[in-house]
This record gives sequence, C-alpha cells and structure tokens, in this order.
Amino acid sequence: HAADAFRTDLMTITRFVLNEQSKHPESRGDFTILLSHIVLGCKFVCSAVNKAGLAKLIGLAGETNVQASCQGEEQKKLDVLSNEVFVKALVSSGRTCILVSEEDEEATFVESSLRGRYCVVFDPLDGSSNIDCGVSIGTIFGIYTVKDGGEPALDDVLQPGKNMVAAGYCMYGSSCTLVISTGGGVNGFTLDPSLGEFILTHPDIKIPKKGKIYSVNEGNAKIWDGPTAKYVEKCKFPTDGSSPKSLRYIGSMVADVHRTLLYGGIFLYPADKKSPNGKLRVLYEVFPMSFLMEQAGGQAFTGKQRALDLLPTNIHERSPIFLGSYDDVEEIKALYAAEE
Ligand code: AHM
Ligand code: MG
Repeated sequence: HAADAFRTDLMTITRFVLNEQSKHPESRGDFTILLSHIVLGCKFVCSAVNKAGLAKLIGLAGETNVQASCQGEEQKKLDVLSNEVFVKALVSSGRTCILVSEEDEEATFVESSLRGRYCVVFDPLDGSSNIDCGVSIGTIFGIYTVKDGGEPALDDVLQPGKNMVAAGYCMYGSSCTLVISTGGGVNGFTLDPSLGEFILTHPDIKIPKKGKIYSVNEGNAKIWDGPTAKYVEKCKFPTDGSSPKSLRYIGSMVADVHRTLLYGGIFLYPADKKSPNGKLRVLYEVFPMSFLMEQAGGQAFTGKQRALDLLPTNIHERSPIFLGSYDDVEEIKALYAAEE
C-alpha cells in the first residue's frame, strides 16, 4: 500500500498544540503562537549545530564566511548565537513579557508594545562542553504566565516550578527531538528535515516505574554527601539480590534526561562539598526537567523536598537534583530522610 510507505496524516506539533488548546474555551491562540516561535528557535539552532563542524569552512548560519574570518571577524560562539536567536524569536512573538536566559545575567523585560502574558525561562544551548566534539546538546525551556494586574516584575518568574504552564526541551542529537508538556502528559516530536516540521513520534511518554541505569558524574564521588554516596554504592553493589545498574553519563543534561525518560532510571546532580547547591540551575534546568518527569509518571527531588515546590529567590539559583523513575527516586528519598 502507498500508505505503508508514506504516512499521509501527519500530526505536526502545531496541529497537536492547537488540538490541546481547543479544549480550553478561554484559549486565544497565544500559546500556540508562542510555541511556534520557540519551535523556530529550535529549528535554527538545530541547523546551526549540524553545521558547527563545518563552521570554519562555510561560516555559521551564513553570517560570516571564510573571507570574513580571515579578515579577523570572529565567528559567533554557538551558545551566544543560540541565545540571540531565542531572545529575538520570543520577543517578536508579541506574547512574552519576561525572559530569563542562562546566557544573560539580568532578566529581559519586553517593551510594552510587544508585551504578552508569558514568561519564558530557558537555557538556549545546554551542555556546551560537548559542542566541539559533536555530542548531543539541547535547549531547555519553561513557561509561566504573569501574575494578574500590575507591571511585570521579577516575582513573576520567581515562582515554584509547579506553577509552570508548560516545559520542554529540544535535543540536537542523531535526530532533532522536541519533548514538551503543557500539563496533560508528555509528548515527543521529531524534526523531519525534509518538511521542516516536528512530527509526533513519541505520544504520551511514560517513564518506566523502575530503571536499570543511573547517571551521575562519578568523578565527584570524593566530595559527595552521605546519602548520594550510599545510593551509588547500592547501584553498583545491590544488597537486595537485584542486578547492579548500568552507568550512563553524557554530561549533557538534555541527553541524559531524555534517555532517563525513555529507558527509565535515575539522573543525579547532587550537592557536594565544593558546590553545596549542586551545579544545575533551578529555573531553566531543574524545573523544566522536573515538570516533564512528573508529567511522565516519575519524580524529581532536591535532597530535601519535591523539586517543583522550591521557591527560587534568584533567577540563576542552583539546586541539587535527583530525577527519574518513581521507584528509583523513592529510594534516594528514603536515604535522605534517614540522614535527618
Ligand atoms: P553548562 O550550562 O555549562 O553546559 O553546564 C550544564 C551541564 C549539564 O548539561 C550537565 O548535566 C552538567 O552540566 C554536567 O556537569 P559536569 O560536567 O559537572 O558533570
Ligand atoms: Mg546549562
């Protein structure tokens, strides 16, 4: 059948979100417009990342070329370029009012003529240490709505993660995958480069209840706290008769979390003696990934509490994070509870 060779009824991300939004009678299409601008940013970064290895030869994003670089014109770094693309796409959507990017010290307040009711927190290109060797990297984002009344203020983005209206990431890997939740489950879309469209390939993702993989930077073991050290010891030398877990660690949060979501298991970035708050940033790393984990049936824990309950006081704040399969996170919660 022709239908076997070509799927003819394509669920694009725009169609999917329009369907979802139509369930909310108050929806005015603003979210769909915002998302289409995020999708544009992802496509741009995907194309730039794919060309990165050739950047010296052909110039990144057509901005500079060999001649220009010879004349001393610097290539823009991929993370800086990605940030510019996202900021411009988000502002021009006319649907945002506050942007927080890992690349910018200060939050961006959108000028009133272009202002909308969404706040977007994002890491435009996470895992930058992996760029130059072609390992998967990604964009992470979370979306809040401004509190009603009054001028937009920093408090509008200093809200607990559970108040997010949507969260997601785009992974630039062997394929370009966008995973998103608007609070009704998690769905994954893969970019079809020939169409330039994200097509629904992973409907209603649910994380396995228990996994066989743990993911952590073990190079820090010497400075871990007790519960983390105990947990990892148990992964390697289980005392309950179960098999040892496998270790997988890419060092790109998006790729490590994506694998955790699909295969199950646990991802840890704990506190250690050098970094009592861990490394990862609450607003645009910990919250979006925790939101997705819970929506997929998993859990996210800081070592003290449910991650999505944290109330950030600073836009670049960090927190330890343990997230993944429900049962695996349950174990680490028990170890931290025993410590108190
Ligand atoms: P970055 O924002 O400098 O790219 O750092 C964030 C990355 C995450 O993607 C990843 O989970 C973590 O740093 C890895 O850190 P480490 O190298 O300490 O294991
Ligand atoms: Mg980052």
